[in-house]
Amino acid sequence: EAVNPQEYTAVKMEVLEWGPKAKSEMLQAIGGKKVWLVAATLRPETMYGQTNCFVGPTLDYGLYEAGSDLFLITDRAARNMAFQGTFGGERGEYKKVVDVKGEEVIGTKVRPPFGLVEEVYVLPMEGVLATKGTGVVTSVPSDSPDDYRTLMDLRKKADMYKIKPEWAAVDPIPVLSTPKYGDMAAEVLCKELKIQSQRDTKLLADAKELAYKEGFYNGVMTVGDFKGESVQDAKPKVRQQMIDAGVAVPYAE
Ligand code: A2H
Repeated sequence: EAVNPQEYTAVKMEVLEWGPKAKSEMLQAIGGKKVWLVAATLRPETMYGQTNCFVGPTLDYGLYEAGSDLFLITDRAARNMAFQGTFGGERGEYKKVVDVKGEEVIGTKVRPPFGLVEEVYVLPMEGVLATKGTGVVTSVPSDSPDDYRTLMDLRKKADMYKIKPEWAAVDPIPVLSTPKYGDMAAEVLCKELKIQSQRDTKLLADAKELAYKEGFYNGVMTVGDFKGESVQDAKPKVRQQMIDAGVAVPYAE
């Protein structure tokens, strides 16, 4: 565990349409409010390439009051956000309106902020940790080996994972280019390291490290307002644009 706090960007994905497993208790508790799935990322500059969203199907989430909206996150994240002033109320105070299990939101359609594809679906990921971020992970399979491998697993065995193939239909979208791995670092590394499944955690950790270093130090943006700029320069600029647009909030832990 790091000694210094990690500065995440919590990106807000608006719910456009609930999936088939959404419970009526939840829908009633929401009333007419706007709901956001909120995902913690360390790579805000890759958000153009979101193809889906991941939750842990067995994890516990809730809908928490965030001003006049609701955030779908873990209790742990809600507590941290309350102390960081994210919800706008008294520091440290927060209110859950209803409990939600991860599996209940699979198949929900959301809008990925700054995404080149404007509507994506929520899918299950086995390795989502309840102890990190918000428990919601936005998926960028061009640059995250975990996201790439999980998306490919889901496509291969849609029945087993109880998902509709069309929920996993968006292909990886290139957003940045690197000298070593081109513009699909995650795919190249998963193939080079012969990563067979999302459960190959050791190899995935190696791939993640390699992709992260090459992308951050040698990557150049190929899309968006900072196209042609280095990833290092673009990262804080995209982050600020997202915050200014009301589709992201700073999040530390
Ligand atoms: B990153 P660190 Cl393109 N469980 O965002 C598992 N993984 C989680 C998580 C959780 N509860 N919460 C966040 N994450 C993921 C984008 C991305 C990320 C790219 C490339 C690498 C990458 C798109 N997914 O992460 O342990 C999120 O995925 C590797 C640095 O705090 C988050 O950033 O370093 C990253 O793990 C944070 O992991």
